[in-house]
Amino acid sequence: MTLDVPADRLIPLTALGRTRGNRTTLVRRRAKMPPVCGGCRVAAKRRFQLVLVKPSHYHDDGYVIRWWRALIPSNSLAAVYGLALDSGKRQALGEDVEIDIDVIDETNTRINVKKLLQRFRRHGNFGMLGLVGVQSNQYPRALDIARPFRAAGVPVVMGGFHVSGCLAMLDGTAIDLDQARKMGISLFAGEAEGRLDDVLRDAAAGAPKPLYDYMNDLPGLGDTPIPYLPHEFVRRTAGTNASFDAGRGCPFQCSFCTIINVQGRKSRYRTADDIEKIVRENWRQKISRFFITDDNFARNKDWEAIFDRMAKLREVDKIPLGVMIQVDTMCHKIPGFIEKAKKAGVTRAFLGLENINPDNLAAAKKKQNKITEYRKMMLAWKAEGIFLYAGYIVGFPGETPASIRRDIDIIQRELPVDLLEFNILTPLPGSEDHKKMWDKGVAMDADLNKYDLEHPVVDHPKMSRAELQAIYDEVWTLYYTPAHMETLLRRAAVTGVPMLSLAKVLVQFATMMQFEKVHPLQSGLIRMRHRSERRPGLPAENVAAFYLRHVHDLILGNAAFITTMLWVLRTAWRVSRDPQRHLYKDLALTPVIEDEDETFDYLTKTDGAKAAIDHFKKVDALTHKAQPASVAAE
Ligand code: B12
Ligand code: SF4
Repeated sequence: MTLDVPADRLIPLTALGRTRGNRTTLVRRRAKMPPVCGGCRVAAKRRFQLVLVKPSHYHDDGYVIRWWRALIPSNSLAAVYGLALDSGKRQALGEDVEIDIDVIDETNTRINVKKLLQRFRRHGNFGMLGLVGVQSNQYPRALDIARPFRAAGVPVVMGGFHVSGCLAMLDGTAIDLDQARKMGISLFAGEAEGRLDDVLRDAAAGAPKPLYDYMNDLPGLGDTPIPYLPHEFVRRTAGTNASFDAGRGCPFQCSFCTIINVQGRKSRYRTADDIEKIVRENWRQKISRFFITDDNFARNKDWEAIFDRMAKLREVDKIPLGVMIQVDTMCHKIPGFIEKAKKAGVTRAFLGLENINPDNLAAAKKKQNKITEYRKMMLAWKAEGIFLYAGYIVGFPGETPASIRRDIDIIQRELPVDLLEFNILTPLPGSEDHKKMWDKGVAMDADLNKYDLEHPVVDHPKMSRAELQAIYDEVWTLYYTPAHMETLLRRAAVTGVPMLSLAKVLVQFATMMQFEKVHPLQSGLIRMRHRSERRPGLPAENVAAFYLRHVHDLILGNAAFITTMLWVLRTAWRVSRDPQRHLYKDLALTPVIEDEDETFDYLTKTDGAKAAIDHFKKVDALTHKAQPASVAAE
């Protein structure tokens, strides 16, 4: 018979739970108890098995994309795990039930289906499989993961952008959601803050609802349970970074964006107190590097209070914060934003640059991106020694392979951005672009696995899909040439960007698409494959062929990675020892000059840029030069 311990006698091993392997058990350890008489014996507690899985997706080789160490942690997983821990602590399933939580990020951990099924069986299927943060490209894999669990009668609930995006923009059957319904998977649309208890209770009763739809009721985020993952999981990412979303929602209206239709356009945010709690909880486990996942932290209404609090944690509490944020290209116009970012410990900023041709930006309703501001904004970040990634989209309707090559060359010469991350313009389910195409019946690829921004899924007016794929593959090699990588390192040396930090990411970005055919954001260190993880429908390879190919790919991929790494490190070392390094100059680092619009290619080579400059000059003339002398003098 199990002897149970009253809740007030239990000792938590960490403030949030105890972790062994993938598994966290809430306050399970027994306090030292005096001998117990028979009358004190109470009934055994039931243990609800909650398994949270963030699915990966299938590579073109048919196997799940999985790494020994993934590059970036899953914030969706951290968010749902934080909520689940809180439900457990509050005993949301009743005083007689404890919740055991397993967390599996499939990008760095193999799902041992057999073992998990045995565990569910041992507990009489008293539990739930949660498929977390499922994106459209992960939806087919998520269904494949769910299949054996549903066959065994385990309740399965799926949430994330595919479900939410489809329900926000399309009719309830799109796209392929009926497949999940047929399998008896419950769909969760919207956000789980304040709602997870209900789902867990239904699952515990063995009757989760087919649909939880909270799309019209987005929760406030202040004082909600914090996103959190124990060190045990965070260390499975290269660099041991944690993540959190300080806010959700963006005011802009880019037509390719799913975020505004799922998380809304109003800024909802965590408080500075919440952020302090996140930092402190992570610092207790010696994690001080964070990725703040807000799509646009510059539009988080509480950005200043949050930055100030982080600066205090650095300066007063000596927590060595290293932070990455995502911002828009007009963030430098917010007084104090970049300076405070620096004080808060921001070392990397990700920009939604997307393109340098205003015609393309206008076509995507990304009107907030003013190319006339690009250099000013980038130089402002550089002045603080913060390095810049930028997202760059190829495949806008007006583009051709030649125009894309020309634009990459212009960026290399004229814009002081460090890393570019390329994506194909993709109608992601949940975006306005997708909805318009869906309504018009435009032919889109039916395989959701391809909606990863690396594969063309619709026809392009000027390029065949094969041509678009070819130029997409090519842009990575065009940008990450040895000559340009050396230029980036020289720019880093003269602007005070930490060389090693840049070098590490540079290697990843320069190699992953070329050698592993995986976007750096889905990448990691050392690709893992398992024969059983081949996409259903593709032939299973024989054992010898599988291992031969796997080892061959592993050797080639890692040899290329190591060679590039050594080259980058050697170059970084040479550059950092160069006595002339502080004298380095190039066009991109030149301070913004008066007649830039006549001399720089990025402002003169496209009709869109010329029109933008004309417009800018007209507005400038109307607002400044045409003012009466008395006003101008004020
Ligand atoms: C951080 C981030 C990443 C990180 C981490 C991944 C992650 N999901 O945490 C990295 C850099 C790895 C990444 C990579 C990619 N990403 Co990303 N990413 C984001 C971003 C900016 C934030 C994710 C996040 O933390 N959101 C906050 C969480 C809390 O929201 P959530 O995931 O929706 O979860 C809530 C609800 O959905 C619900 N919920 C979710 N799951 C479950 C499960 C259960 C059981 C329940 C009850 C509830 C529930 O409750 C949660 C809490 O409220 C989003 C945009 C966004 N604003 O969300 C894009 C986004 C998710 N990414 C996207 C894409 C396309 C990618 C890539 C394919 C890009 C690429 N070319 O490589 C890769 C895929 C690789 C991968 N392994 O995920 C798209 C997906 C669109 C779609 N329809 O599929 C998004 C929406 C951005 C966009 N461009 O539109 N990404
Ligand atoms: S700025 Fe980013 S998050 Fe905002 S609407 Fe545009 S793509 Fe979406």
